[in-house]
Amino acid sequence: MRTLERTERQSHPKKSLAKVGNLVTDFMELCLGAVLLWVLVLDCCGWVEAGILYRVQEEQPPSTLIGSLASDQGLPDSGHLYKLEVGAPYLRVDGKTGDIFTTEIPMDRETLRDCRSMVRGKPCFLEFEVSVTDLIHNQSPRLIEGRIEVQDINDNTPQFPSPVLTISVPENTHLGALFSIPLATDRDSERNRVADYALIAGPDAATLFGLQVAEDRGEKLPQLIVLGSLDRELKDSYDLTIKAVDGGNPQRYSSALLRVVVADANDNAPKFEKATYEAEVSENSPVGHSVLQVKANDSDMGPNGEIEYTLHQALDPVPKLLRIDRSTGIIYVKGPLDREEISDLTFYVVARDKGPQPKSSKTFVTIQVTDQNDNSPAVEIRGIGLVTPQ
Ligand SMILES: [Ca+2]
Ligand SMILES: [Ca+2]
Ligand SMILES: [Ca+2]
Ligand SMILES: [Ca+2]
Repeated sequence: MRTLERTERQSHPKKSLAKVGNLVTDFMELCLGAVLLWVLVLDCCGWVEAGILYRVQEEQPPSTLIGSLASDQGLPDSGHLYKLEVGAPYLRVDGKTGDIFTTEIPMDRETLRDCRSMVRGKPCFLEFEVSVTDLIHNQSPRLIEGRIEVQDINDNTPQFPSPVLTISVPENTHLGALFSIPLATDRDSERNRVADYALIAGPDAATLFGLQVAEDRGEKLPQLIVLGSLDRELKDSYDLTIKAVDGGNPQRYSSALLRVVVADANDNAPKFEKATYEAEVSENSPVGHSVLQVKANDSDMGPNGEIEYTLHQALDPVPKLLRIDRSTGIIYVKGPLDREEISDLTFYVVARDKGPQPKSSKTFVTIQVTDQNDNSPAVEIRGIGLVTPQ
């Protein structure tokens, strides 16, 4: 089994390490657990300190030199064999010089396993280990470990959760009211993240909507401000454009369609098509005969615009003689109509919407009961005889 001698640069002389290495070599040959034990021994004695640290920007082309172990760290530059133990597939090491290079596999800070879950704002490190074997003296290989700080570049564009963002704003909202706009995200770090938002509005919306960007723990929060009065019955949606820019250089940005849907409020009462209604019905019309339809309209939406009709201030005997269909407004004969008993039926019809706070209006209805000559003979005219109405 190959044995490895762990070398920590910058923190202690090689001699002391070599000594420790010799002492524990026997242990190491027993099993892998021994290697772990050795690490613990070094740790407990304070010999492991900050190792080698290189810095490189993410997404560098293949074969970009990250560091030269031999020259940078004062390691032998001839007669030794360098081999990468940990760090593939992002790194490769020149066997002779110990130079560390990037590979064909790009080092993407935003997808590196070690960096994905890191706390925001913390640097991203890729760990590596290189073994060094002395080819001339045939000594046990030594292990060099270090870290590469993968630095951010602005390679991500702010993205909104969807190309069309919809927010609902009730009509008649008071001026200055704020509505949250969905955030854009940018996977880069700190200054390369989302830095600002802009709102682009056409002439129909520019006076009605504005943008306010709040900030919470470094995160920008875009909010739509209502600047003018909104009337759904006039216009029920506005299409704006929201743009997110990051703080990189050059800046990256993207836009989304921000659709403001004006939600209905019950701000309209039903309106009758006529101020008053008049109709005639012949007496003795059968029960169920339709006499008249009243009709009101309500420009609100859903229940706010659904209308129910009822008779109002209908004194006896009207409620016994007529009924109204609540949803259609059609008035039907309900009981026997007798002109001799009552010739004019007058009452109001109320139209009420089904909004949470209903609005209503009323109209006045006059129905004349017409004669059907059920009292014969009507008139006797001397010399002519009996006249019967046609
Ligand atoms: Ca970015
Ligand atoms: Ca980046
Ligand atoms: Ca209404
Ligand atoms: Ca309305």
